[in-house]
Amino acid sequence: MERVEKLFEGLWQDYIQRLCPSAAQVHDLLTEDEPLLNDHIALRTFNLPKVGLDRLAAPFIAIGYKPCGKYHFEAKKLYAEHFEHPNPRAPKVFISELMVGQFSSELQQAVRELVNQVPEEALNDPAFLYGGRLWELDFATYDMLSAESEYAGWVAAHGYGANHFTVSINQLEQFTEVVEVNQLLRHNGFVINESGGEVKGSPEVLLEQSSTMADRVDVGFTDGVHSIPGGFYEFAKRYPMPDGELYSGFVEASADKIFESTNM
Ligand code: OOG
Ligand code: NI
Repeated sequence: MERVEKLFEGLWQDYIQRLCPSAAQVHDLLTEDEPLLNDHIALRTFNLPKVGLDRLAAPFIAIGYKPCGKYHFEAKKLYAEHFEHPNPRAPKVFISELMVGQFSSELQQAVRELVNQVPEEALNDPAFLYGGRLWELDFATYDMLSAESEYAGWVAAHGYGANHFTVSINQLEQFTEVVEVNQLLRHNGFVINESGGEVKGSPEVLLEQSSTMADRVDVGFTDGVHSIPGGFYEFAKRYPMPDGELYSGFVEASADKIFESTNM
């Protein structure tokens, strides 16, 4: 578990410092006597071999994670997998990749130019997972990519890091429902992602989720600093399966809307 904790500490520090500074406040609002348990985190990338889903998964596999589910998002042109660790306290990991070949040649060429800049050695250290961008980017390219795919723009601008952490509501004493957590957050000035409704999923699909809209964060481009959507915080409530174990997968229709937490 030590290696798991070390990796997640790196991901958490990068997430609260660079991608989602408001997460520290949400974390404090929800923390009770016991430390908060994270249901999962999520990472994003492009499906080019050098930096594809498998490259991001490798450091997790090396510390005991196993692939446990596959997901397709046709309209957004994304593919994702989730990974679980034998220790149930270790957060699940959701990794998605953009199907670059299904986009315009303009987008494809721009993304290939970014990925070509990645020094191969940089990917050998697991710390690349929270190292941010491994390429230079100008604001016009970011704009062009975002216009075609908000996801493409996000990955191009921020590079590698957890785009969200997810509080497990099951473990909280004060709250049992996702809507109760949403209410507390709204009361404290946070904006909830309402795409597909404030609660995604249902007891029938064994998973209910909600999320904040991403913080706006300053990002340095080659031609100046711009404020753009960064990371967000998610909340998940899982229901037991007939065998009594909590459902541990994800729900495509819900995930599709969670992605939109980083939309402009
Ligand atoms: C992942 C969105 C999906 C979930 O819990 O269904 C997700 C992302 O925004 O990168 O996190
Ligand atoms: Ni999530």
